[in-house]
Amino acid sequence: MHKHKGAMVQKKALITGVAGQDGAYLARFLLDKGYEVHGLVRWDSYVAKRDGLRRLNLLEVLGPYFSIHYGDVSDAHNIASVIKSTKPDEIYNLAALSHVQVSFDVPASSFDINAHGILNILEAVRCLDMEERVRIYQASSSEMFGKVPAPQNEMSAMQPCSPYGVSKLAGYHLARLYRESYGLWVCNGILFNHESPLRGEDFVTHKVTRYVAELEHGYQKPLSLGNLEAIRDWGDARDYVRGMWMMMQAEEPDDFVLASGQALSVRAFVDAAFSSLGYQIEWRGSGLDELGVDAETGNVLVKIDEAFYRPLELDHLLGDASKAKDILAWKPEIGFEQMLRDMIEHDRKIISLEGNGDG
Ligand code: G4F
Repeated sequence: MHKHKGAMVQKKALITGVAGQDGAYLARFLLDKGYEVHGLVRWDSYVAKRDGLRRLNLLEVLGPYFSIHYGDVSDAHNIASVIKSTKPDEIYNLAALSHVQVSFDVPASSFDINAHGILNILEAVRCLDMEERVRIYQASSSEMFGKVPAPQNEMSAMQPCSPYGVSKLAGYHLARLYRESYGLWVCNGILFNHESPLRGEDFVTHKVTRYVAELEHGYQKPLSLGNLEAIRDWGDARDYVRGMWMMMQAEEPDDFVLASGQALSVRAFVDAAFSSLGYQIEWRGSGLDELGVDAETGNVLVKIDEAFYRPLELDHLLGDASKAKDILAWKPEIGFEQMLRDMIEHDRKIISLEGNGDG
């Protein structure tokens, strides 16, 4: 049960993309700090209340200090009118088309949401003469680094290798440009991969943990995956939303990397997830013919499907978050093992609820 500080409300926040993993955790975090929170959700999430607002329900966000506004950051009129009516002190722009592979299929939509979205927010704040009172957080991404060698930090070059990465890089530069040219208080959080029980199931970590949790109910068909060699720096979303808020409380607006500082390949993640429930994978074959086999039973647990390969892959992300540690005193508190445990535990609960017809 969460308690709000009620009469002590001092700040108002607007979170775009509030129905996503980070949006839901951030809303919960800010409510616990005594904020009044306004959340922007797209119409499809709003009407499909049961699924679309699932995360907000799980975290008990829906309540007297939280209001939903439906709209879209890519609609300049809509976002300006929401900013005008809610008069936020802090805007967290988390709305995104966030799936890298999907961005290859719908590059223009990625650009509309990820680049035009922040432009619309910046212009709205400027045209409404709200520069003096509003702080803006832009959700930038480690995907912007693309092919540059690891480890990456705020000084690294950026050579994105997906439409998603390019659109996020445009958003990053727009935020920086409005800060430098118009004096808007805007910071970029350059976040490396961050996972949690609320991660979408089409991202590789949750796809794997869900499959592993389902295995307890009997073996079905193998899990299909793409490139197992990519290396990612996987942190926990709950630590990262705290970091977003810390950036917004800093004296000066600036850009910060948030990362765990430890990287694993997708293959190593798969091994760790299976072994946490006692399965040992033996990898046999290579390339598209490679199989992950249960060492004990011989059942094929993992196979490779070309459909999950991307036209261009980002090979190695490893973040250096020294700047956030030095200036904001931010450091991650949830380690990889705990994150993995929490994800699998959550999936087990959801599967058993679904089995009871409550899912
Ligand atoms: O889980 P992913 O889809 O995350 P990705 O592409 O790294 O992007 C995530 O992190 C970014 C930060 O760096 C965010 F900006 C972005 O919004 C998102 O949150 O894929 C991770 C890796 C990739 O190399 C992918 O090729 O896993 C590989 N992979 C292998 N098989 C797969 C699969 N990815 C997915 N989604 N599904 C697979 O079956």
